[in-house]
Amino acid sequence: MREDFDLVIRSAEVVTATDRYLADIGVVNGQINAIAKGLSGGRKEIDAKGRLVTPGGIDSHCHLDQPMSDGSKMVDDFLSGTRSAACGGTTTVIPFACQFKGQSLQDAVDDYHKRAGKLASIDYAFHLIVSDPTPQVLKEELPRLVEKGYTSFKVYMTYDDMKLNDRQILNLLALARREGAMTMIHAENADCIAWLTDQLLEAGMTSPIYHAHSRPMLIEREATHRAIALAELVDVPILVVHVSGREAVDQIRAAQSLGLKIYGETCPQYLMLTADDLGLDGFEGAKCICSPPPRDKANQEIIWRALDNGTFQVFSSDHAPFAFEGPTGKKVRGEGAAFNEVPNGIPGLETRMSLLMSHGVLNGRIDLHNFVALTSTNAAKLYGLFPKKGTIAVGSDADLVVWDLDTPRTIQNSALHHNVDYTPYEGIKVQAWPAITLSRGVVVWQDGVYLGNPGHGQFLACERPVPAKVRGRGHRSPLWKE
Ligand code: DUC
Ligand code: ZN
Ligand code: ZN
Repeated sequence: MREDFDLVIRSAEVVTATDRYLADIGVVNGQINAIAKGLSGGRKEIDAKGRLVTPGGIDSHCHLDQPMSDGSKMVDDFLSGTRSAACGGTTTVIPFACQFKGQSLQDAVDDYHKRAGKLASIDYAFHLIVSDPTPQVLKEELPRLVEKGYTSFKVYMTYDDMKLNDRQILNLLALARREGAMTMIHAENADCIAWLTDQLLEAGMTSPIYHAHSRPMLIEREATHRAIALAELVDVPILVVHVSGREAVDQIRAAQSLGLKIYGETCPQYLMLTADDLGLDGFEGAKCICSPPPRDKANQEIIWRALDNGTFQVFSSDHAPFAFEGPTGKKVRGEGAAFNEVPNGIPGLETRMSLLMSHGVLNGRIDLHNFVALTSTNAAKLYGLFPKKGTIAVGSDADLVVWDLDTPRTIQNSALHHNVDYTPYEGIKVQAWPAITLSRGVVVWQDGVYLGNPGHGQFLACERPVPAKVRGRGHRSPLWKE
């Protein structure tokens, strides 16, 4: 038999963001080389008859081995983080190289490469968290870094050690516009949170549930509105990350209907959890402390609808791996510490794809093509990785998921592959899980066994995602006449 391919995936039901058809997929040197019925042989063959095959997931918002300033420590590095991602059907991660105030961004990037290089078993790119946009950073470092493939920035409107004021954000947005970069914005009003936190602590309201009371939806709405206004002023696209409920959704939708290029991201916690989960007995609620906080059932429905109707382009995990037990996780200030001393964030890299396929597609809430767009294709486009990543096409990397939709499972932390000692999704039932995950044609997960190799993952330099001459319908200023 002829062996024209390194690998042939036979009789796949190929699903992309736009198409669905039966074909064989031939892989050579980690790339898709042919898609057709009846391909000749491969040195290796996978029978995908009766199975959906989708592009591997891109988790474009996750935190791995990110140095923290409060004594806490993320327990997933690039070894366990990419392992966990692969076992859940994700083949590309985009975590954050985070600049501390006073630090050069290039140093943060160099440090982050050292953390990732030998450990990653799937491909990765970096977003840059800009916490100190000095003239030197804006004029020299960032343009140089964009040139080298770091083409997206995250801006915080809250967190004392990272937040930028409006003027700083404007400077960064103007730079993003000039350089063709994408800006992700964490939209919560820092002063409102600080004021509410003081009131709650003074009243003795310190347990985890008060985290949710310190960050009500209106402070997310206000910051989202302001972020959109700043982007409109500069006339540049932004992506509002981890949107939690109706009030921010309304702001994004209104801006989109005006023709502004405002993109939105949401995460599994806003579909599967509510603020009541922060009110669990004792300190248990700390397991679900994340920002913005989960809301209520009615808001979960609004998030589902916004996934379905195109308000959101991206579905990410915001994986932030703090252990529950031990001295450097959720209890870094001791068990029973006030809510504002608990590290923010929850794990979710491995469960993201399965939760959306099971509770979104199989429950009839979202369309299968939309699932692919939300978990993979749109992130590839918005962050400059398309068409290498994010689709099934000749020339694209063979990053693929062969799905098992027939085996009911209950999510249990003991079956996951991250280093976190809990999952907030414990006990939730799912019907879908990847049977096989392939990273550039290499099987990294099959039938419940992790087969990845540290070091297989490659750094991805991203293209500039925002065309040089973007013209939204934003504020017209003589400044923008070029
Ligand atoms: N919120 C963030 O902004 N980042 C990490 C985790 C979280 O909850
Ligand atoms: Zn954030
Ligand atoms: Zn985050």
